[in-house]
Amino acid sequence: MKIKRFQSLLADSRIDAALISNFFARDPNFLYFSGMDAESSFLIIPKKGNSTFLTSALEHERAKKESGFPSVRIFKKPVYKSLSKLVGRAKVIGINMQSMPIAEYKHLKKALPKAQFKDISVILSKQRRHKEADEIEKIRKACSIADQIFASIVKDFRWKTEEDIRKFIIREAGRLGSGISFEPIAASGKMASMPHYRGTNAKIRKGFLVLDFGVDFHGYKSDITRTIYVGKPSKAEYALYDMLLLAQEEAIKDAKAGKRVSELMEGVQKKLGKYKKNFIHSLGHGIGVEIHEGPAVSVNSKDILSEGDVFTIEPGIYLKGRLGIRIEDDILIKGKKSIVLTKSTKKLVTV
Ligand SMILES: [Mn+2]
Repeated sequence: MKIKRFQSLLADSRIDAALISNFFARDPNFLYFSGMDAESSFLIIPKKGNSTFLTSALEHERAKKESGFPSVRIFKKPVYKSLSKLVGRAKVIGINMQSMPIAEYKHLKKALPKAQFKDISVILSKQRRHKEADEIEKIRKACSIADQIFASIVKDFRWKTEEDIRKFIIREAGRLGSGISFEPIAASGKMASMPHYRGTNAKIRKGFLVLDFGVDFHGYKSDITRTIYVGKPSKAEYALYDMLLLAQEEAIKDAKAGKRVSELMEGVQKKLGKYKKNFIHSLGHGIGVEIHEGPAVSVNSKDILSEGDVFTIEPGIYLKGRLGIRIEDDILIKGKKSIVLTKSTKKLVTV
């Protein structure tokens, strides 16, 4: 289904064949189309007909078993000569200029002197935005594992340092899924005012504790943030947390097919009132085989939500040198509704 849909996008853009390369550098689109992150391999997807998985003897057997590609071939050296034979008569060849190193592009131009190369990064991003049923299932699973990990963290809160929590997340993501989707964050007290502070061996401080992590499940990512409280929150801290939570939940409610992403952001900013200036990053980002992909979920985004979009909504409030609060869920757009895929409690947990 993925390839058929992509072929019609290629035809619309008058591209004879797409070449997805994992040769010089990893291209996440390789994993997307083949289901495996094979080293030193290519996918050749013509606008019509059968696609080819071109690989080395090293990956050949695995590719035949796992990729589902009708044709899996071993290349001969020099590699780009093999490739040029396969691409054959294709005149216009689509490549992902967002991930292909210039050195590889030079090889290609030399091997295919008559071909015209076109950037397909925009087409690829469009293709990947619309998640298909099997992809949604994997993301759901990645989300539910993340929920399970969060529940374990708070259930028996025995952690001394931020690093203890980080290590636990990494271990559990490996045990229950295919690993983490990015380096987990455990940011306590005043350190949480830096959204990308990861956590150290320092003792967990009193106050808000931001836990931001995700799980990879067969190539698909989840991304969740929950802020809990170590100690006893003041009334003002409860109020701040609740204001952010309300803004996040309103944004989720407003998210549906046809809605402009920028409107969601405006809604959140309005709800945050004078704390608007303390919300210092984007509202979210698409997720899939990459932890950041389309749609763009920021204030400048021109994207309009549509069926099959999966993305995060993660507003935050950061008071420099004092505290940070962020709440993040993964959302699927299905018709007139948004479905929340991460289900961990958002009531302020105190430990
Ligand atoms: Mn995120």
